Amino acid sequence: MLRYVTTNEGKVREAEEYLGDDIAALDYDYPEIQADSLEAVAAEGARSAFEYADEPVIVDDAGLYIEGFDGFPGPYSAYVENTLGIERVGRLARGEDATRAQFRCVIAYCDGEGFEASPEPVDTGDRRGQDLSADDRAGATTDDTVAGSDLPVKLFTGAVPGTIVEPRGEGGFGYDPIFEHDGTTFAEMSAERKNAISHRGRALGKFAEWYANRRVD
Ligand code: ITT
Repeated sequence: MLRYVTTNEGKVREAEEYLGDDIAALDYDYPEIQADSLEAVAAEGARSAFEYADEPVIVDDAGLYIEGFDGFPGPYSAYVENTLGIERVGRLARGEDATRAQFRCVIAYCDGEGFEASPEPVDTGDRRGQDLSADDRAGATTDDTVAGSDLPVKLFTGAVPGTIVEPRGEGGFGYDPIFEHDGTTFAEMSAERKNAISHRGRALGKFAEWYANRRVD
């Protein structure tokens, strides 16, 4: 059984639209490394989750990238949501006239095996040390997660452009109320409509197509 490793129920609802009964949520709080890229965070999370679950896993790391803030909060989106909150992030962005933004999502798949060549990249841990923040690089030799296994991990990415607006809508989760795409915030959309255009929907679509041909004995 494929496990979607997340503590976020909103993500699980969106993944079920793509993968239906092929997927079950696994509520395992994998250690999230501090790194400058979603790819590095997701890949390390997938390795750690596979070693924990001993079943094929996907981990998804996502973030809001505000263009006028050089991509902030990006990989730090969860921390910023929990500290500043989305309304203040929205006010800051609008106050600075920095409203162009992107949501990005990286899905990392690990089943302990290698991968045939395909357009989607494989992370083998060699980027470790390049993407890590200075603090993590300094701690890398003593941190088991950072210095952990080099299991191959397949990566699938998706992105969607939008505009930061005053919060609207009751649906979705996280930054959805302040992220508008084509005149509608993600929180105003049904789950189906969000999936059809969202960063996660795009990454899940690529993953689901590739996974349909993946056989693990
Ligand atoms: P897991 O790590 O357990 O999967 P999480 O909520 O911490 O759950 P992320 O680290 O990927 O997930 O999320 C980073 C931040 O981005 C966090 O504040 C989320 O609320 C937000 N986020 C992720 N996907 C989003 C989406 O589709 N819409 C709105 N906000 C989103």
